[in-house]
Amino acid sequence: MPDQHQATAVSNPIIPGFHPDPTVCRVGDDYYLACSSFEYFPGVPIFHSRDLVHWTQIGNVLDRPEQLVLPLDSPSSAGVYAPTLRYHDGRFHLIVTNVSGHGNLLVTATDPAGPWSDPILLPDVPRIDPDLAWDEDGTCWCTSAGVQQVQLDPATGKVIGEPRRIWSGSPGSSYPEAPHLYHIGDYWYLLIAEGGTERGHSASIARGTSPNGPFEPCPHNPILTHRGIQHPVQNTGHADLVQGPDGSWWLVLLGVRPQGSTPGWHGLGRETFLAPVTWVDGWPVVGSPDLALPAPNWPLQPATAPARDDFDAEPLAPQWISLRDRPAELITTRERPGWLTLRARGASMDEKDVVFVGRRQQHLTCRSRALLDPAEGAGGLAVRLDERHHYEVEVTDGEVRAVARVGGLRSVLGSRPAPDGPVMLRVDIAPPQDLGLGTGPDLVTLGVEEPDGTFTALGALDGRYVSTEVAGGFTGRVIGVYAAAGTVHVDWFDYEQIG
Ligand code: 6LW
Repeated sequence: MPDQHQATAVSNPIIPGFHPDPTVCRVGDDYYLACSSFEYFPGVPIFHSRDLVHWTQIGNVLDRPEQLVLPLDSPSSAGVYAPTLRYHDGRFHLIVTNVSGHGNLLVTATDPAGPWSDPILLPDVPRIDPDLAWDEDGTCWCTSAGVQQVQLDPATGKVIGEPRRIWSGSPGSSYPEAPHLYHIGDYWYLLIAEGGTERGHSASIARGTSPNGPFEPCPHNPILTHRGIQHPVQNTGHADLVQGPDGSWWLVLLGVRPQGSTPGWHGLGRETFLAPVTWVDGWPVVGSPDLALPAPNWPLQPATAPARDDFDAEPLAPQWISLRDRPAELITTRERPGWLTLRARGASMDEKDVVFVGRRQQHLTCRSRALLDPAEGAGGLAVRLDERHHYEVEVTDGEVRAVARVGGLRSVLGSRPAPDGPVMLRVDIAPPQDLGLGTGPDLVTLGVEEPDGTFTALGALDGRYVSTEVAGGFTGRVIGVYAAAGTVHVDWFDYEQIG
């Protein structure tokens, strides 16, 4: 049984690390939340909670190649964009866009942990960020970026009629997207994101008496933004509304935590935050998604994750993601029981199709270690933002090397002879060094942990070059193991918060 206790504060983000575009739904006492996943496979991580604060990943919605087509040469930060998760008529429905494959698609399940159905393709649903809502007659309305709406038959994927623009968002704003439509009390509320997903991001709302509008904008839009505010949480927007166990209202939303000298860099991507909502004159008023929120008045159920994965189980635990696909002949724990075997395609971390298995960096300071047997190949432990921005400690040609790739530059930071047999690779991400000119977000140190526990650092680099402010894109850091040539075996992988 989880440990139930009453805390005085809860900490944001509620789902740290690259977990953007959160969508949430409540079924009885249970909450489920899903996020975007871009070039990673499996796609659309899905979480469960009983308290809206502590979340455990229970699977990935798109975990079969039939559901998730990501060509090996598809761009990073393309792939799977923002989903909407809803429960209707005894089934969970998840609607999402794969910009590298099927376009808009819908999958359903009775158990949100899976299996989810094969995709129903939605070629006539326009743009990205599709939402689903059902009216009292059972008619399903699909609203997407723009903001456009179409009637949808979710069983067949057929749309009825032409898409209609139902709102253009706030005057002077840009990118009206991420719509969610809700029937609350006397009104249909249309919540959208605006301003783009960077520093000007926000959420606005409008209401009407029909799901099709007309919609009257809220007089105090945007209802959520940290635009222009010196707040440790920035880029707040892309939100979804939900009720707490006591009937109170909350938003889940995306935000980032820039670190280092102003305006800062964020390496962990867009994370999922929680904010309280009250209602005034029939409009939601959103409290700030601060790093610490007053605890809600229901019992909290903290969840802990073990630091080590011994790779004893197949399939891999749901937090493990690879790039674009995961063929069993290249990524398996069956070849050497208790080890993860990675067979290279011949691509290095500089390529889109490198054989890489990683997990999201979820803490500002952390240590990752992996015991790697490179006897039959070359590979290592990497901090990846994309194929042009990554740092790694690699065993190759009889050496262990710390390597940094930043845009068009690639540099070996340091090396030492490789020991015989398995080698323990380690990456520490620690507070930044102040060089007198301000600081980057953090310091990434790459090296080898010796059998006696001492650490031999082979290179240390400012973490800003593996941040979204430098690399661009929609994702965040993923830390993992890879094979660049031949076959490498990984006995275990540790990830823990430090400092
Ligand atoms: C997503 C859009 C957005 O589709 O970023 O922040 C895009 N909002 O709604 C990619 O995550």
